[in-house]
Amino acid sequence: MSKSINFMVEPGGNMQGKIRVPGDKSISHRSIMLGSLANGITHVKGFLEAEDALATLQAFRDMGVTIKGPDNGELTIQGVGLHGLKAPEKPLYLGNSGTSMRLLSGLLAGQSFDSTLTGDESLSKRPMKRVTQPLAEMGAKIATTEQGTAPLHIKGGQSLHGIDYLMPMASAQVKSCVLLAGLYAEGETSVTEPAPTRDHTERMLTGFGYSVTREGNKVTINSGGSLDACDIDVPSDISSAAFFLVGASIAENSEVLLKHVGINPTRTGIIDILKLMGADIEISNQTTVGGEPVADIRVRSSQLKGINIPSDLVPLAIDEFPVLFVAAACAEGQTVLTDAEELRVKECDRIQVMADGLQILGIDARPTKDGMIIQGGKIGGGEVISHGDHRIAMAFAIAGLCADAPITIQDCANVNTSFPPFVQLAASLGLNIESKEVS
Ligand code: SPQ
Repeated sequence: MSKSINFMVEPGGNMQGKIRVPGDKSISHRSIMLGSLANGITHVKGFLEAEDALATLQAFRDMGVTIKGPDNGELTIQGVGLHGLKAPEKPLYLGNSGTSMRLLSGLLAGQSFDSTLTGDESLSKRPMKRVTQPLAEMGAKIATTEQGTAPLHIKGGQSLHGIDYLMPMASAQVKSCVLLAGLYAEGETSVTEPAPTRDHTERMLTGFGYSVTREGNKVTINSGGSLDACDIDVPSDISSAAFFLVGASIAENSEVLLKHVGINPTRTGIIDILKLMGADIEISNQTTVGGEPVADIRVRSSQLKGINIPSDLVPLAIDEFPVLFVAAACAEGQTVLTDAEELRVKECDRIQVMADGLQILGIDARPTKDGMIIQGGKIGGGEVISHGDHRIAMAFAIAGLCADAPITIQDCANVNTSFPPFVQLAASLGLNIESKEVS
């Protein structure tokens, strides 16, 4: 169990400066997975050195892959080919990382050896039926707890066959899981998503020379190909940049330039939603690195206004709602979020936990079945609990910029799962934040 960390945030301040936030978590996970399964040596730079991506890295080391680094975000992966993984000697421990567990379950369902996937308390409560059910349709044998949660016991040596899967929820993890199993399944594997979700798996497979086709919302892959090693340059994570997009919007006299941020259109819902709320955001220096669009993003203070968040933007901003709720709390008028029930099955129930914390801080935030109704108002001080969820911890830290009294946030150690230098970078921009170890 990690030590307990509280964030103490003094009210007010503004955000000024130019920074580059760490590498994209989703792309970092996938770089390890596909680099390990490729033929040849893959070089990665900009890799996110945070607990979640490192859990994926360790899992592949445990399956016999030689990976040098990370050294300042650089990795060298000696790919073993699609059929070169070795049976792990012990269960693969994936910490807090849903992405690791769900994507690996697809990959491991097609191996010749048995494996077991475990995680921390939060990950062990998250729903895994959403992956084990389509995998079972493909012929996989995976045992879960009675509640459909981890540990996952995956039986090797099964012959998988392709399916045409109509995915019931908008989930990039489920889509990626099925496509990765499709690498090992006889015939064609397709996933149709109800709404577009992040497409890093598809883009990276293509980058490794593996053919993936898309027709509308349907993605298709065939087995029998191979992955050719390549170089990967991981852009900065827009989900980490999001804290400063909101911070600089809500704090007076602020201007922040975020460098080299991934702006894949399946991830930019945060920008669209903030712009609809009246944010002053400018994108420049657009380019493409390794099949992923990147740009610099400049954000300046503005008076945000409440909106009804369009449903089609929800999957494109799914991880940004904790901090978007803070933006809504600082906005003039009412913000309404619907169609976001997926938020209830993240590292915690992000609807309930954010509503509870905002209420403690004096905001009228009413949770609904699939979202929240927030009345913009004056943020007060108080003590809130992040429930070990990195994005909740960072969101409440940003709320300090608009608060009129100190905010203490309990249980923040898991910020290390996605954004280890958060406190240092936020402080360098002007947030009055301190991290304290507590017993
Ligand atoms: O990996 P994990 O714990 O599931 O991470 C989260 C996050 O906030 O960091 C979700 F809690 O991001 C997911 C995201 O919500 C990362 C992800 C991916 O890399 O494919 C996809 C999304 O999850 P989902 O369930 O919508 O597929």
